[in-house]
Amino acid sequence: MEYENILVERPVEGVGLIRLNRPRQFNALNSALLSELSDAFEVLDRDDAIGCIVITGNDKVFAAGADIKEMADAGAVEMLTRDFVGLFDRIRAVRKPIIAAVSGWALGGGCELAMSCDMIVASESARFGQPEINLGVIPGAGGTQRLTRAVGKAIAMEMVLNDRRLSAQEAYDFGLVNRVAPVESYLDEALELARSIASRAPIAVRLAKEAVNKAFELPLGEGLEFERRNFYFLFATEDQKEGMKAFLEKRPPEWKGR
Ligand code: DAK
Repeated sequence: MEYENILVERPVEGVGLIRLNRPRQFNALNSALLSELSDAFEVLDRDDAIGCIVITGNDKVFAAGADIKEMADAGAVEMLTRDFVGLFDRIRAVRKPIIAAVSGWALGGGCELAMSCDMIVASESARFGQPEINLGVIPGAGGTQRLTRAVGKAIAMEMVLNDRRLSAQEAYDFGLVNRVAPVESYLDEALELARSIASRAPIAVRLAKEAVNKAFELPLGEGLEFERRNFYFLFATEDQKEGMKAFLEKRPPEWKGR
């Protein structure tokens, strides 16, 4: 896959790695980058050899948000008709788990991009913020919703209304990120987490991701019902038979994804 604003690699078995690659613009998310990103997610999601996707920037910046130059003169209708937010909908539709490996700045749309992934591994230098208020706007791709669900109302209010930025440790303490690692090893940690997830029963992983995400969208009763139906469904898979047989035979399971 050849792109201009991102790099796509397969560094570890079962894992697709997307690197945002506009370093001089601090990985600002312009239309071209977003369209490439969307394409890469789709390709990796369709690839049976990929079990987990990692998205990262570089050590200094994950992404500094939407490209302000591209947006500055736009009118409301133009903003509405541009497909910026479409990417976030498409990420939401990705069936494979996605891990954001974040180092340095994750601001505005960059923070929203990280939060639209399923897990975040942060480096000690990661900084999370929603500074749109400084530009006379508010977050538009989940920054008031996903952030509030992750860190709670009090911290989200400060971040969105007053540009409070979170250090990696704060983001960990408030439940926004899964783990914090040194700058030298955060990407390896994210890749190892991805490799481990990719080595598990694929259909169960897919349904597990869907079920956890439903906890944010459904009332408890409906969420429990969704979970239970998928639990029963998994007994129709070969992997369930193999997983339980392997346990009883005291050997590692061999997953087929069927
Ligand atoms: N856009 C464009 N260029 C950016 C950029 C951005 N978001 N962030 C940084 N850059 C560029 C700078 O212009 C500069 O370029 P040159 O001047 O060298 O050509 C280069 O990257 C380095 O930036 P600085 O010189 O400022 O570097 P510093 O180390 O001093 O500061 C910084 C780094 C990341 C703290 C700073 O650059 C900064 O504050 N950047 C802006 C962060 C920000 O405000 N982000 C929020 C953007 S608004 C939508 C939904 C959501 C959105 C849009 C639409 N729809 C529903 C349609 C999202 C909106 C946003 O994300």
